[in-house]
Amino acid sequence: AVHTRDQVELPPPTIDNRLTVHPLWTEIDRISTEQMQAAFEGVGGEIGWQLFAEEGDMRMYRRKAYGAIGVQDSYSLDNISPGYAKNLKSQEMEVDGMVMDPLKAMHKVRGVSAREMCHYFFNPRYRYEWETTLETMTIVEEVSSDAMVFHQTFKRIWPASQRDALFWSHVRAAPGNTYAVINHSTTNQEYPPNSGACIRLFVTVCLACRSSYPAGEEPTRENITTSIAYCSTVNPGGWAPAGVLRAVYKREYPKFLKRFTGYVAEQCRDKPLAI
Ligand code: 6CM
Repeated sequence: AVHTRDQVELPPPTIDNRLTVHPLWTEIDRISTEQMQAAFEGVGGEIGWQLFAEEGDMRMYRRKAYGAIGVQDSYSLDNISPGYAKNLKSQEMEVDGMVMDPLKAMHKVRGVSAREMCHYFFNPRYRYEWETTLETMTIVEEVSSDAMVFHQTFKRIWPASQRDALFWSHVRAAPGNTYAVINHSTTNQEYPPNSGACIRLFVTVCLACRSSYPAGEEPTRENITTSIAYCSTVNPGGWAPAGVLRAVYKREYPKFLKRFTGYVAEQCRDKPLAI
């Protein structure tokens, strides 16, 4: 009985009708489908992705440019000679001089389901408990049980200006014990960009999760494993020092994924498994 509130708010197994009649629906459906497909495409050993962090079952990759010239880690390329810098620049994902490295992380977590993972990522009630870069979060619109619009401000990182973001967030099920949350920047007249102290950043994030358990067995906390693919592309929206940004990402993404998955495992420990 204690957990009833949580159970009813779990991500729905089918798309909420209220979402399909909302003006954002076409965009949400298209981007979510694309993002989920891309999330489950492999990265290990494949061209184009470079491993930059590894710990236990967690692996993090950033998009690697083609035609590498023997540089292992462009997060530490700030002190290289100008001649090299010119060559190296073309290898990094920059748009108008701004770092836009797409990131992809893979992880495995035992004892929680894909649906539970996505519940804690999507539901704003828990966000301050695991999201360490967050300063404020406002619910701009509750579209449906599976879609919301958020405004968030992030902690300022010296020497850059503070950032904010306005994005829709959608949670959905897919065949094969799969759930995903997709976040993507949007606009709203009541939240105009670059109007206060913050520079608006643009984000596309997908947390895709797939559970598995031994064939012929019922899923339990003891036998379930959930594979996670987390993809993120952040456009900082205005100038920020590339070296600082890459250093922040390198530090913050592993911290986020470890903290978030640990948090969900801890929250679920004494609750009945929700598949
Ligand atoms: O995906 C994550 N969190 C979600 C819920 O908050 C949501 C957030 C997306 C925004 C990600 C942007 C983070 C950038 C924060 C630093 C901004 C400083 C810019 C200037 C620095 C020079 O999808 C987890 C996000 C984990 C981020 C490390």
